[in-house]
Amino acid sequence: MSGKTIVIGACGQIGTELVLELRRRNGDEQIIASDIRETCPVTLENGPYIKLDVLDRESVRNYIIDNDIEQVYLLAALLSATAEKHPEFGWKLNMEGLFTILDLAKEGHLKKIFWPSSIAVFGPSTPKNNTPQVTVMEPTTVYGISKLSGERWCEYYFKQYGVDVRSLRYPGLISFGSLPGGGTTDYAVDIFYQAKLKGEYECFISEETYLPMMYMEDAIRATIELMEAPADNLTIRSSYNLGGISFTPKELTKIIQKTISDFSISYKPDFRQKIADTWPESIDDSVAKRDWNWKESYRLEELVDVMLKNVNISLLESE
Ligand code: AKB
Repeated sequence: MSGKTIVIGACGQIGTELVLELRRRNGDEQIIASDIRETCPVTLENGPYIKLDVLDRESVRNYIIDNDIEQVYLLAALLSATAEKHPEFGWKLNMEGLFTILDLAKEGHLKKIFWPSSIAVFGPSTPKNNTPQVTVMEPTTVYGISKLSGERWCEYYFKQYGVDVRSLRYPGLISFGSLPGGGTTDYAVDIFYQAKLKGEYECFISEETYLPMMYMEDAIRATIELMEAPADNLTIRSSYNLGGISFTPKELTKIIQKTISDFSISYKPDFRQKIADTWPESIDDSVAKRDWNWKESYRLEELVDVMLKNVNISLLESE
């Protein structure tokens, strides 16, 4: 990578870890972190930070053009649960920023874009098991609708204007570096904090609900490998399925109990259960495997082990 890269939405769950990994690989000064927060979080202080509101189209355009940015990772978004509470804002935030960045690339100001999609693009009419890359897609959430629309626009900008935009349909992401916020799959992160803090957890998803999940290290590696893949190898310009590991809260609990034997879980499904019920249980990512040699490395036991060793409950207080 030669020119500078900006990560927009850098303070979120994916952004924090992505910035750190990109800086480790390319040098701290090459990777600009940006978010709507006034000040840079301590974890990202090893490199440049700029406050940017992704909805302020002119400021984003000026910054990218004036600073000769070549690549953008656009992560600012409202996730599934929050977007259901604020549908209009969810749609606005998830779509407007994407157009700002796609247009900059169309005008020749950017070389490459990464934009995240999600398993939320699928809906109740999608085959639930081993969901194929190309299938029925009728999402019923605002988040899912915005992600599916975004995918169609990404492919359109690629086909019509040659914009090099790349995307992954992330499953639920599990990490300890920073907290997730506003997602349906967040239970699979919360559970580790509460297991350590209180030894018990009240889960907002029912015990038998299977959802596809992935450890963050795998997700960051997938993101960077996709961005580094030769353009000619990529047959998907909407968004690639990414599989990961599928498990239920009950299965996750059993594995946590191998380390914290008196950990207990109770279930109180809320509105997020209805969202989860519309999503796939497992994902077929064979197209990603074929096109850019994707291979995940973390299995559930390893993921639980690394989370229990590393979650730091002081992070809950700093939020
Ligand atoms: C959410 O739960 O909203 C996200 C996602 C699966 O995209 N984690």
